[in-house]
Parts: sequence; C-alpha cells; structure tokens
Amino acid sequence: MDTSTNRLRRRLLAAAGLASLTRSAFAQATVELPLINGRRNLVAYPEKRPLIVLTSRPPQLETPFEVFDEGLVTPNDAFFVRYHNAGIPTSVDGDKHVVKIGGNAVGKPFELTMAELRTQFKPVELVAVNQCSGNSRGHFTPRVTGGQLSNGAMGNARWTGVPLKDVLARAELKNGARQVTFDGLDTAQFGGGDFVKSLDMNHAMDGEVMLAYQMNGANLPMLNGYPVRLVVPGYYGTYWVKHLSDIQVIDQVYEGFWMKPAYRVPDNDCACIEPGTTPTATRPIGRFNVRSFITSLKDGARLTAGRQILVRGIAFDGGQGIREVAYSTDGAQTWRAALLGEDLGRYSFRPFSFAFTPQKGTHDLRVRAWNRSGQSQPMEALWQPAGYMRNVVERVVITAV
Ligand SMILES: Nc1nc2c(c(=O)[nH]1)N[C@H]1C(S)=C(S)[C@@H](COP(=O)(O)O)O[C@H]1N2
Ligand SMILES: [Mo]
Repeated sequence: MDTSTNRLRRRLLAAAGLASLTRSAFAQATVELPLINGRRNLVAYPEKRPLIVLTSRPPQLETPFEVFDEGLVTPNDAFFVRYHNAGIPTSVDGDKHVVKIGGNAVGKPFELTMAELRTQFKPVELVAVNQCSGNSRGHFTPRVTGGQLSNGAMGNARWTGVPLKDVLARAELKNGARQVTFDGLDTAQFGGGDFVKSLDMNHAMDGEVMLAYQMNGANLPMLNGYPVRLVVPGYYGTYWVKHLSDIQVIDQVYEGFWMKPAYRVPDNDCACIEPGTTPTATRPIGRFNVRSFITSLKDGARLTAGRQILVRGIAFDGGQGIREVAYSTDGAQTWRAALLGEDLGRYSFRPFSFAFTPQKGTHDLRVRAWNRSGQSQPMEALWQPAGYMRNVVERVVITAV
C-alpha cells in the first residue's frame, strides 16, 4: 500500500540521490603541484583518465607524476597533451585522412592514405620518450612566462610506424633539398600562426624519424595526434607534429613562427644564460639533455625509521642511452651507484633502483644520471628565458619517524 509516509520517503530519497549525484558531477578534483599557484584541476578528457589541466582551450594536460612509477611505458590514457592553437580536430576519419608529400624540392608529389601507409611500407617499432621543451618550466627561478608545468609533460611509449626516409624515397628529391616541413590538421584561430615545424634534410633521412600510427599497440588517442604523427626520437616534443597531413621538402631553411622566433635556445654549450639577460644568438631547440627522477617517493614523504625500502626512478637522455645513475641520501655529499633496470632502448626511460634504510630524521635524496657520452645533469639549475630544457639534479626530502 502506498502510504503518504512511503511517498514522502521516496521523494526524499530521490532528492538525496539527486543531491549526491549533483555533488559528484560538480565536485572538482584538484591537485597541488609543488609550485607557487600550483593548484590544478584534474579532468578526464576523451580517451584519457583524469589528468592535470594547464589550459582547456586548447587542452594542455600534464601526467600525474605517480604514473611514472606504475611502469616504464606511459599508458595512452595517461599520456600528456600539448597543443598551441585552439583549432584542434576533435574527430578525424582515419579512412579518408591523407598525408600529402610535396614542396619545391620534390620531383614527384604524391599522397598517402592511412591504408597505404600501413601496407606499402615496412613498419618499425621504437620505444621513445616524448618530452615538451617546457617540461618543469614552473620550477624556474627567477620564474619565466609560459605554461607553468611541473614534471609531467613527458611520457614514454612504444611507437609503431614507417620511417620518414622510406616515404621520402618515393618523392624524387631534388639536389637542392635542404629541409622538410611538417603540418598537421590543427589551425590557428586567434593568430600565432599555423603550427608548422621543420627538420634538416639529413635528420629527416636518418631512418629513425617516423610517421607513427600506433602508440603502445593501439591507435593514437585523438589528443596525441590520431591518425598519424611524427616521432623524432631524442628530440623535444615540439617536432613531433600531430595529425600529420602535409610534408614538404624545400630548398631553404624554413623560418615560420614556430621555428623562429619560437622554440629557440641560447646558442651555446649549456643552452643557458645569466637570469634576466637576453641571449646574443639562438638556435632551434634540439635533443633532450640528461634527466633523472625518483618516482617512488614524493618530496615531503614520511617513512618508518629503520625499515628498508627500495627507491625507484627513471632516467633518460637525447638518445645516447643512460650509462650510470648515482644517488645520494645525504644531500649530495656522498654518492653511490644505483642499479639500472630493463633496457628498452636508448630513447626509452631507463629504470633504476636502490635500497635505502632511513634512520630517524630528515634525509635529502638526490639522483644524477650520465649518458654514454659522459653528459650529466647540473647540481644547480640552469636558466634561460623560455624555460626550456630544465634538467637540474632533483631533490626529494623525506622524514623517517
Ligand atoms: N599538430 C600539432 N602537433 C604538435 C603540437 C601542436 O600544437 N600541434 N605541439 C607539439 C608540442 S610542443 C609537443 S610537446 C608535443 C606533445 O605531444 P602530445 O600532445 O602527444 O603529448 O606535440 C607536438 N606536436
Ligand atoms: Mo612542447
């Protein structure tokens, strides 16, 4: 029997349900990055788990740092996202998409569908880190303008695709060929210029630069460049053009906005200058410098005194491969060698670990990597006006109680 009490109760329950639904739909999960003004929203974009939002138009999403401790390869749904212009594609028909190959240094312009790209060339696979030039920019002191990123604008994936060299081999290149330009489907809507990047001819033909259509064995997520993107192993993400649609081989050095004045670094050995000064000469940003991070401990963590833990981390560089990682648990006074883990190739994250038994008190942990040509990381952060290429020896301070 439907008594008035029951009816009332049902209505109350419905109202309560609605209230809790409303709360969960609108409650905003946030994270606090270790930066001034570091509070960010966590939002799940299509094909992505909740990621750290830097901007929403266009989406710029950072990977929560814990992800790098989950495995050596960054899952597609956690991989960071970077765009410059607001006109990004939100759906692309992979069966109709074509990549055009042309330019004034090409004898025979042609087009490739995705099916042709997949079937007419021999596919290659490579594990490689993609890292934004501005990864960690928010940690610069003095601070610099630009996206205030912490350390999550990087990721390591297994890329499958076709060497650019094999594609260009069909284009009847002319002797005067000097550079290759790359354009994707996104467009500039508020000025700034279409996002177009270029590589020197010998770099484009090195056999490693790749037109990738798979990431970790699946189609590229839309936000990471579906259906095909450029992969430039060892080089900063700015060259890894997404939704690739137009390749041109040209007889000169391309100097569009995103090659000049954007994405340039001081033209000296450290790619750095005195804070607050202006570089005398610049060059296009190039390969990654050496970096290493502890992934299993957060700065400020509390541990149990006297109990041994295994500290884990990752290191990478611009393609020489990591030769050694050293660690210090006493604020850089003494160093020992960490144990290197699985080697997925010289462009991949390289895992390392070391055992540590903290005594009661505070401990200043550092890690420092060397690559196979002896390059390493500075103990004090270098500075440059665009906030690119940060690679200081990181510090994680823990307390054991
Ligand atoms: N089409 C297109 N490709 C692009 C960009 C862009 O704005 N448009 N940004 C580049 C930059 S600066 C970076 S760091 C990488 C980031 O790759 P991801 O978004 O897949 O992580 O994409 C590169 N490719
Ligand atoms: Mo970038």
